[in-house]
Order: sequence, then C-alpha cells, then structure tokens
Amino acid sequence: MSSEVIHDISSAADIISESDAVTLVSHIDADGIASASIMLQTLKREHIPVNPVFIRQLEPMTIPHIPRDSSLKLFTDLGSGQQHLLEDAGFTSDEVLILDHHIPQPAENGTEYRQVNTQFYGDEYQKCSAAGICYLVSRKINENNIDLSKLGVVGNVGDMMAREAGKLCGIAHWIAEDAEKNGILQIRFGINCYGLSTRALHLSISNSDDPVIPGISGKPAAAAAFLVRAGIYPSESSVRIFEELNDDEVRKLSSSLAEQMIANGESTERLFAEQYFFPDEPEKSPLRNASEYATMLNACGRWQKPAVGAAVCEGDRGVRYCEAEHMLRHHRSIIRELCEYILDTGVDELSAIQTIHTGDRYPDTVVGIGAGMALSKLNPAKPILVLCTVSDAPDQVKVSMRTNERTVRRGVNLQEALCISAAEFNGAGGGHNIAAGAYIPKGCENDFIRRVNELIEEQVAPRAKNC
Ligand SMILES: [Mn+2]
Repeated sequence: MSSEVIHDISSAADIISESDAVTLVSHIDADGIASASIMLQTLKREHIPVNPVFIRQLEPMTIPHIPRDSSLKLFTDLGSGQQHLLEDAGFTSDEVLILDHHIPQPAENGTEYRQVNTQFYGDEYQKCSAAGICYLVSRKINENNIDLSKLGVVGNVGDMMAREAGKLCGIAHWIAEDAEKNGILQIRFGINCYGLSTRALHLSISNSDDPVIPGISGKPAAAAAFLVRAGIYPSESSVRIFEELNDDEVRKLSSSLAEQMIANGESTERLFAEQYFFPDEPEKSPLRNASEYATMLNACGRWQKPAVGAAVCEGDRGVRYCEAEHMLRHHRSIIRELCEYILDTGVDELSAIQTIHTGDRYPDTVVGIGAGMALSKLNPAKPILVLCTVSDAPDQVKVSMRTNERTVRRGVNLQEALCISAAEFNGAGGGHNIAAGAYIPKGCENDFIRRVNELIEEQVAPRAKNC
C-alpha cells in the first residue's frame, strides 16, 4: 500500500475510534448495505453508539434524514460526489467522514471533508468498492475484525468489481485472499454464471448471457442434454448444482463449455470467473457465495428494507433472515414478471436502440434489472431503454438502459449517452458504460429517445468505419 492510503485509512480509523457517537449514512444497494454493516459491527465492538440511516440517494430531499447533533456523520458508499450538498446544509468538515469510491466533486466554497476514496490511490484501488474501503478501515481499528472481510467481498462483488476481469483485482483481491487465509472464504475457479450454490446447473448455464453460449443460452433442455454428454448429469432429468461438482468435474465442465464456444467460432474469454464461497454458511443457501449474497442484499434494499439486509450481514438467521428470503423470492418473481411483460408487449426498435414504456406497472427500482434480463432474449446487439413513471415524482420519467459486454467493446457507453441527452432535456443521468439511468421531465420522452439513439449511433460509428 502507498503511504497516502495508509495515512488516510489510519486517520479515518482514529476519527471513528475517538468519536462518542456516530450517525451512519449509507446507500441501499448491496455495497451500501455491506459497507454499513461492516461499520455498524465495528462500532458496536468498540462500544460506540451508532444510528444507521439508509437513503436511496444523497439529494436535497434526503438531507433532513440526517440528524443535527454532535455525532460524527459517517457516510459510506456515497458522499464524495455530493460534498456541495453537505456544505450547503451546513455540515462542517470536522463532523463528517466519507468512505466512498464514487468520483469526488469538491464543495463549491472549499470545505474540505475528510474522506477515504479509492479514486485517490491509483490502479490498485480502481476496482474496489466502498465495502472494501470500510473493511480496511475496520481492520485498522481492530485486527480482530478480520471476519468482516466477508462483507468486504460481498460489497465488491455486488458492485460488479469482478465483472470485467472475471475476478476481483488489486486491493479487492487482496481482501479476498486475506479472508481465504483466515478460513473465511474459499476462492474457486468457476464458470461465469449465476446461482452456483442454489440453482440447477443446467439453469445456471442456460441463463448465461455474458457470454452467450451457442446452443445453451436460453435453452434449459438443451443445457441438460449438454451436461449429460459432458458426463456431469447422469440423465437429462437430473439436478445438480455447480457447488456439488468436484475439481475433476469442474474441469470436464469447463472444457466442454470451451469446446462448445470454439465449435461456434466464439471466444472462450468470458466463460470462466473466480467465485467466492463462504464455507460457514449452509450448503445450498443464497448466502453461500458472494454474488448470491449480494443479490439478497439488493433485494432488501430495492424493497425498502435495507435494515433487514444489514441484520442478515450481522448474522441474523432467524426472523430477519426469513424476511430477507421472502424479499428475495418476491424480487425474483416481480423481475421475472417484468421480463415477460417486456417480451410479450414487444419493444420499438430504432436504428441503434430498442425501447419500451412500462408505465406504473412495476416499481422504478427494479425496471433496470428486468430490462437487463429481457435484453438477452431480444436483439442483444441493441441496448435496451426502458421508461417508467416514478411514484413520488409524478412530473418525472425514469429511464433505465442496459447493454452487454460485447456491445460495450464496440464503443457503446450508456452513462455518457444518458448524461449528455438528459442534460439537454433538463434531466440528469448517471451510471456505468454497461448500465445507466436518468430522470427526465415528463413530456419530452419521444425527443429524448431519438437523441439517445443518435448518440449511441455515433458511439459505434467510428469503429464501423475502420472495419
Ligand atoms: Mn458502491
């Protein structure tokens, strides 16, 4: 570690240890809940009273949720990008500490808030989420907090830090290795599919859309037949999950999948990924690996129950866990329904994108996820743009866009397209190259869609000319 990051982490640890009381403000996604839980447990162990506040976004409307008292205001997974809001609201630099990984925007009048942000420390920290930073600070406060490394990994995986490389990188990987050395997790070479601890393997591989596996993606029966040929399933009606395979079977599965890709002229590059399993959780539980664990936390957050997710992180396997499981099932069934709605209704295809308006049928917090799932069953080459109404802002329309890794490599950047176009219509956009969102005023939907289409067209055009 460079001396700058060591310095910042130790001073954050000192600020927290020396505080009399803490108000913890965190984001409601998996990384935000994992971050909050690391800090909640760290503070409890130090006997420092803490009051958690979860918010969807740090914006003028949510500022009143932060109490005005003498407590330390600890922001995790948000804050760096909203320093002007904190300044406008009158928070002084010595009552605030930010642990974040989003791009910092300095406050206009120059208040310098104390923060540890992965953006400051170079490549090693580029692929590390807020939960990773929270864990490093927690470990600095007390070395016995090594058990919280598990949540550091869950937050990182939940924030897609392993997506591009098929594994965690830099400091985030160091956290996973450290956890493995201490028996907290098991790093296993695996396939780049979801549900490796809970789903029948033929369903996991047939659900794969990154990469699309020819003859298998979208075809569960064909996937089962494939597993019989590969010697993994005794018969086509068998059900085995990935985690039940021994190393030899994993090798057989990998080479059969690779052959399937090569035979169809596809690259095997995105077929494999490192997976992070937690041996202390029961087998076949959705908490058994980092990516399924993160989904459960996301489900809690998206259905306005982040504190339930935090209780699960803290070890609750009783009432709160049952509630979390219920939300996970609900979350999945609504998304499945939404995905079917998109496929049944059909999308409008433009030259570079495809669009649909889901109105008020589904909550705006899950529309993007459903769009991503529907995309693999539509034209995967064209990004999907879904509009929906927002219950608490009737004059706004929410826009969610999703694409896939292959399209990103052709030059598509959804975040850029939505930021530019939303700004032109007095809205605001944000996100990542592969998944982004925006809010725009009601009434300009058609012009907005045309503009996004134009921008996406421009993004892929220069590459097309070179070919
Ligand atoms: Mn995050």
